[in-house]
Amino acid sequence: MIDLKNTPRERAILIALPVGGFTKEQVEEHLDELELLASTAGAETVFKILQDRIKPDPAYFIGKGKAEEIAQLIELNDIQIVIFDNDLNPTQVRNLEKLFNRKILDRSGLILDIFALHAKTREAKTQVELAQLEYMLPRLTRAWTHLSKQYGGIGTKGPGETQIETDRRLIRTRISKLKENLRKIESQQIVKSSARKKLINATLVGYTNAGKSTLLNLLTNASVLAEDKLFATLDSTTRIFNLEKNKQILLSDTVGFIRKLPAHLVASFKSTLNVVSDADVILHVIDASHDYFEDHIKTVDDTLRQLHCDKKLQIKIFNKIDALKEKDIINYISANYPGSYLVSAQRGIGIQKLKSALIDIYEQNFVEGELRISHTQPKKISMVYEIAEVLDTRYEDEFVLLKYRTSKINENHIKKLIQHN
Ligand SMILES: Nc1nc2c(ncn2[C@@H]2O[C@H](COP(=O)(O)OP(=O)(O)OP(=O)(O)O)[C@@H](O)[C@H]2O)c(=O)[nH]1
Ligand SMILES: [Mg+2]
Repeated sequence: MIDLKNTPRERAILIALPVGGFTKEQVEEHLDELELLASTAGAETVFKILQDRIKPDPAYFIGKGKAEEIAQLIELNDIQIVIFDNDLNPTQVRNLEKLFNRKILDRSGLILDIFALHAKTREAKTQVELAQLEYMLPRLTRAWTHLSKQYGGIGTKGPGETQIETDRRLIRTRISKLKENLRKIESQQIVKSSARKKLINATLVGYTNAGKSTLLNLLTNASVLAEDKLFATLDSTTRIFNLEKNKQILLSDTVGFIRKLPAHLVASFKSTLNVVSDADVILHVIDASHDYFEDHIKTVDDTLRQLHCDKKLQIKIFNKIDALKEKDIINYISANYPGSYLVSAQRGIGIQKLKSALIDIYEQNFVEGELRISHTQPKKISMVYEIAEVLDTRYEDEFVLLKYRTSKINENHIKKLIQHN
């Protein structure tokens, strides 16, 4: 782990091109977000450059003339790293690296570095390392050094292509090993996931820094780290949420989303993101005080689509209403997002209404029932225990009488089970 406090902050230049139909204002906001990402990763932004060019240059991305200008800026200002908001192809990276003689990173690479820095559990560490290596493989060049701290100098060692080939082979072997490890971790988690089936699962999702962990902490007295930095949470945490007496659901916190979350990350975070797939209801937390909250909503919805979770029941929770710059935003949200909730997780505002909505969902989805199963069928009895909460058991001569509570979907499973009695 890199100790940020004792490492001098690397001085960075950030660069963006307005490709992809974005306005100048939007790209400026992307650069601001990139600055926040860079700072989270331990770099100090010295310049932000928005190059006015719609089409990237195939060889130098920003164009050779502009690149030469920046090379001078780098020399004069003691810059150590150049970070692009856009994704570059390996040729562009190679050419720019040669010209700048500095490390080049793009947004995906930067996000991966932050994930690596914040990963705590074995699972998160394995997932991040896998994503990093898959990202790195096509980009391996002689000047590649930013991952060297973790990989003992892979990509930094050798002159010549032979070394690169060796590194590639090493990386491929490591990737297979990590995939194998993840499969093992996932199989242990099937148990956790079956335990989750008994109760209604609500999962907090949202753009990074929206306030998901703060809301989880408020509702469940959990003590998940919540701070003003991007990707504070990488692991999912699940807690029991007492809606009211005898009404409990499970509430899970999960990793934040961001524009251009690298596809490798989404793929390798599959088991962490299972809490989203398992959700009966998605609580989409939005930072309403952010100028571009609607872009954030779109990014989150796109990511949910990628996870095949866009058809799930979703409640939008507009958070941080205590910090709104203009109060008109409340009217705007109420008019444009009917059925959403306005809250402040930090100040505890609007929470009761949200709870009532969840109680409604609970009541619509939860059923209680009774059933008789013969003693001679212990497998069926244990099945019921697996997918329902058993409230009471009574033993009769040949049967066990089970009083249960479960979701509607699980009740269907139970009914099918009994039909074959
Ligand atoms: N003003 C205000 N700040 C809030 C509110 N809720 C959360 N915050 C702050 O927003 C920052 C981010 O909160 P987190 O709960 O860590 O956000 P998160 O969505 O879990 O973020 P990641 O885990 O990084 O994706 C923290 O500094 C919180 O104190 C709120 O209602 N009002
Ligand atoms: Mg969090």
